[in-house]
Amino acid sequence: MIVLITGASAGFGAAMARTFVSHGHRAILAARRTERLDELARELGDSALPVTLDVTSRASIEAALNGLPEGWRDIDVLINNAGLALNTKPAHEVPLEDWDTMIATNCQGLVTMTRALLPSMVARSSGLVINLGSVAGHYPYPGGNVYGATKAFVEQFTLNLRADLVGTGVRATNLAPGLCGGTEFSNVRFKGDDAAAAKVYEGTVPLTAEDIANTAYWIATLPPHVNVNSIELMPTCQGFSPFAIKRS
Ligand code: NDP
Ligand code: 8X3
Repeated sequence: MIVLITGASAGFGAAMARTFVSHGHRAILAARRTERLDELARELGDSALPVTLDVTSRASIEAALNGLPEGWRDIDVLINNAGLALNTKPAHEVPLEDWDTMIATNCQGLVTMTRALLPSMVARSSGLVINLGSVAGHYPYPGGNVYGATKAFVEQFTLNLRADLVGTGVRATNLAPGLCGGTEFSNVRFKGDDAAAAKVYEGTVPLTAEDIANTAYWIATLPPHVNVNSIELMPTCQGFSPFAIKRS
């Protein structure tokens, strides 16, 4: 299999690349930080191809995909993993730029990547798109505002892809994790305040990037007649809150 993983320079994406390559598959490692991708490609050897791209730029995506070498173009699995949350401030305080960046990356970038690769999958009557959703797309929480909304978009887009792809042999899955540690997710969300990022996981046993990579690998290696539409994972220590009620 050839797997193209966006956001392969860190977190889930790097773990997924290691998992797929360790099982004998090839991985195209896509992200903005070239040095990180090169380092991972050195670790993984000839089965990995680093490709610098910014999913928020259609020109960057097209240039990267058009530049893929012969033998790397028939992508079997696209994992739209690149994404981010910015801020935990309430909606009326968060800078609009943060919302723009999340929408551009988590929604616009994901659909642009998908649209670029789908025709080739449909023409080959086989392929799989795994989109990284989140529990934030299923349940509201304070400060989740646009991040959660982008992940709800990801889930509905994935299900609508399924509607369009029935009969083509191409599969699509929304993979929605909950609290997951050991990635740069919270460092990015708290904009480099690593102490605040670390606090998110204090006293917990969160999911790991390897848990998510193993789940993606399981989805990708199911028989071709099986489509996981959507799957949600939480660490055992995570659950649900009661409704907030403001009493006078
Ligand atoms: P990380 O911050 O560790 O990794 C995010 C990756 O996305 C990086 O490789 C980054 O690479 C890449 N990326 C960000 N913006 C762009 C861009 N414009 N173009 C290309 N690549 C980009 O986060 P995680 O691994 O934790 O998260 C991965 C995905 O999983 C995200 O979509 C996130 O929303 C989702 N998720 C995470 C959870 C968690 O708790 N960690 C839980 C549920 C979902 P670079 O900066 O080099 O471009
Ligand atoms: C990441 C999980 O709970 O921080 O998508 O929104 S959460």
